[in-house]
Amino acid sequence: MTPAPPPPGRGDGPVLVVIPTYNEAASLPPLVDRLRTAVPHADILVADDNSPDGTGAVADRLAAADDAVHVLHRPAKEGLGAAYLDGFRWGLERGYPVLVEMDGDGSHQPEQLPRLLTALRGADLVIGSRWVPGGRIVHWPRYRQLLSRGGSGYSRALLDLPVRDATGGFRALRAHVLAPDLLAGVASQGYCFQVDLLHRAARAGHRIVEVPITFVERAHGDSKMSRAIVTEALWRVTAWGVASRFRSITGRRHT
Ligand SMILES: Nc1nc2c(ncn2[C@@H]2O[C@H](COP(=O)(O)OP(=O)(O)OP(=O)(O)O)[C@@H](O)[C@H]2O)c(=O)[nH]1
Ligand SMILES: [Mg+2]
Repeated sequence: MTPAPPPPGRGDGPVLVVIPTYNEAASLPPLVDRLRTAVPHADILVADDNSPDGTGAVADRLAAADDAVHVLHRPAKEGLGAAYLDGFRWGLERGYPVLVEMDGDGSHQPEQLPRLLTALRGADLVIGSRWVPGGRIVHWPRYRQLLSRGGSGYSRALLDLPVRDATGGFRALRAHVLAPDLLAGVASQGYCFQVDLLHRAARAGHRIVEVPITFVERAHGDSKMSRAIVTEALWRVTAWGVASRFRSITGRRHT
């Protein structure tokens, strides 16, 4: 039997956890605290879209007290996707070999990040998954579970994605996945960003694995999920699915 790999530590190289925030003033401090305890060698970048509740100032205070915490102030709300793209660019410019995506509302458990980082030793992209055996959701209403499962299933079927949780936003990835051409292609603003990135990473041939996580409904603040966000995901995924079917048909004709 091969021995289990040692727990992740500094030997894995610098890690940057990017946390996009919009009105997460109450959730952010305890989250950063837990993250610093769970993965002390990871740096944190809060990408805030000028939140009206003062999350940016809260993040500044956390950064002033801790050199590992950084803040990217963005002028206005542009959606999760744009905040992540800016955050990734910030990390790539500074040479972080590993980047992590994590919600700022406490739904993703910092204590489970070591598991994702360990799995990344044998992969390019690791998805913290709610929909593999061992994955759990705590305190989410049934309609949200259905929406998440439905969105994942639809994306998986249409785009032949190799995962069960295509929309999950707790991820660890190697910097080389974020190649300039891949980043330039990502256009999604809302949660569709997660499917967009995954779809492009799968097409580029990167190794993608899922590890089970426990997803916990936010304790503070409000969800930013909206009809516009769901609509964007539906039309984009459908358009990509049709385009990839078309490519495979025309590709076959030419061979
Ligand atoms: N910077 C930035 N962050 C955002 C934006 N929209 C959402 N976020 C953040 O993205 C993360 C996920 O958003 P949530 O509202 O929790 O969305 P969700 O997890 O799908 O929905 P719930 O769990 O039901 O609240 C949170 O940290 C949000 O604050 C945005 O436009 N800009
Ligand atoms: Mg959330």
